[in-house]
Order: sequence, then structure tokens, then C-alpha cells
Amino acid sequence: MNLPLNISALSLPLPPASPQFIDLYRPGTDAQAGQATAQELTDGLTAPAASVSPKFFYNELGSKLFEAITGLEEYYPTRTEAGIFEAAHTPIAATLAAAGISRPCLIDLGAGNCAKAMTLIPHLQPRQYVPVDISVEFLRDAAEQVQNNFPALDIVGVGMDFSAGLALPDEVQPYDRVFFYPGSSLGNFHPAQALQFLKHIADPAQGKARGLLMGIDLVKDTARLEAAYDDALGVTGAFNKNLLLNVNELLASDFDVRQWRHVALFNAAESRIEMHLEATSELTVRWPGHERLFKAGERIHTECSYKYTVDGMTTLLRQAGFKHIEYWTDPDSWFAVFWAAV
Ligand code: AVJ
Repeated sequence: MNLPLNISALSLPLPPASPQFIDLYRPGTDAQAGQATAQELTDGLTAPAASVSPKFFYNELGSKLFEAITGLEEYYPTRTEAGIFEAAHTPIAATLAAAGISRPCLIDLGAGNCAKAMTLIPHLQPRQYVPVDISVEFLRDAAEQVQNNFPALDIVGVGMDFSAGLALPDEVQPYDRVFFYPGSSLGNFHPAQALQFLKHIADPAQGKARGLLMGIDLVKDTARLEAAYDDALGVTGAFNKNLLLNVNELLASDFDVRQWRHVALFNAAESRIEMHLEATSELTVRWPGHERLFKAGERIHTECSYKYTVDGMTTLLRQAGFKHIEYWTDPDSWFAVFWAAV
């Protein structure tokens, strides 16, 4: 007996592919990487003006706290940037199409929860999506989410510290590459480093990019800037202090977060928000082979978040070698999205 052909079963979508995942950031499990990280942290903590790189905010809890920050009333960048993309998706897609870019490989630098890319993917229709982040476990979950939303999309998650270079694994296809760098993350670099990083992306031998789609926070009044980094609920303070817990984990140090105070200020001369952790009393921190005495009021510098003008960023992108630059802003000019073509 002939079984009736089940048309509906044939037209069912394929089960979702799973994202591939390549972990190149393993200071917790790889002895050599762990040593390099310990050295980097020790150098910063024993310097006369102590500092720790902001990349150490992003352990799994840190990524969750940052996600909470993006929902705060005071933290305008995330929703402002989302509004710009919302309003400009069509012109952005048209700009890329006019540059001859179709179905690119979308490389999401510091992808975090991948929420920004998920709004972009339907408009850009990338052939491959490559979220890159230092927060490896958080990224794994986020990449799964993207796959659930876009079952047919080829996804290659990469756990890596791209501040150290952009050598992407071979699984990243040689399609046209569009680098996506939203959220004003470039602001974490000092301007000279930012220029180097942008040059690296623009260099055809390195980043193999066709262009860069980047969100950047703009200079505005000091009160609004400082409130964004010192919110009433204290979420940013918790995010800042959690860095010490991550350092304790990576360095086997004995920081007590209760002994530290969150400080955020706008340094107008440098055009940057600075975050610090300030010792509330004299104290000593110890870790294998080292110790550091902090006087009451002494600070650890944990973050710079540079704020640009549209002209300043345009100049920087040109200096980096990008040829064609466009930008979109919100009605208050608080934030800008730049397209820079190689
Ligand atoms: C992720 C670097 C863009 O600078 O606004 C948020 C990080 N620090 N609140 C920023 C951050 C404190 C954020 N970036």
C-alpha cells in the first residue's frame, strides 16, 4: 500500500543548526595564558598609579551586570544607539548595497548578548555571523539565542581578547567582511590605541574588512555623562567592584569589595569618563609572590570611556585609512553610528 506523501513534513524547516564555537581565550584553563594574564594584572596593580584593564569587568557576572546597566534610565547610550539603528536600518542597508556588499560575513566585536546584531541581521542578511567576545560562557549562551532566532544562519562564535589582535580562526569564511563594533566600545581605547585598532581593521592584510559599522558616544554635558556612569541604583558601582572579584579569581588575590568605593568622573581635558575604585581605608592586598599597600583614598583606575565629536571621529577614521565615511545620529546628537568603508 502506498503511503500518502506527507507534504507538510517535507516543507518543515530543517532543525536549527548549532553555532560553532571556538575558544581562544582561556586564562583559567591554559597555564600559559593564565601566566600572561597574571603578569598583566600584577604589572597594573603594582604600578605607582594602579590600574586594571576594563576587559577584566567581563566575567560571567560582569556581563550580566553590564546587561543590567544597558537597561538603566541614566545609561542613555544603548537605547539611543538602538533608536538610531531603528530609524536608519534602510539607509544603512542601502549604503552597504551601494558599496557592492551583499550577504557579508558580519563580525561582531564584543558581541555580549548579541542583541544589537539580532536587530541588524534581518536587514543585512549576512551569510555568516561571527560574534567575538572575551566573556566566553556568556557568549556561548548568546550565540545559541541567535541561532534559535535565525535557524539557517551560519554562526561561528569566537571567544577571544581582540584587543590583542584580530587573527580570526579559519572557520570564518572569506566572504566580504563587515565589522560591527557597536556600543561605543572603541571608547575604551586611548585615542592612539583606537587609531591603531582602526588601522588594523582597515588594513586589507589584517582585518580583510570591506567596512566598519560602529557606534560611538558623543561629548555632551558633564552631568549627563557622569550620571550614566554613577547610577542611583548602584549597578555601575557593582559592575566596577565585580572587577575585583574577577581579579581574585584570576590572580588568587584577596581583594575585599567592601573596602572599595566606586568613583566615576568626566575628565574634560582628556574627553573621557574615568572609573576608579577608591580604597576607603588603608589596606594591603596580597596575591602569590606580591602585595600592595593602598592608602585611604588611593585609587585603582579601571576604565576610560572616551567621548568623541563627529568631526573628531571622522578625522580618526580617515587617519586609519577608511575611504568613505557616513554617519547617523539621534535628534539630540548624543550618540552616532558610523559607516566607514575600506
Ligand atoms: C562597553 C565600554 C561601551 O564605556 O559606556 C558602562 C562600559 N562602563 N558603564 C561604556 C561601561 C560603565 C561601556 N562600554
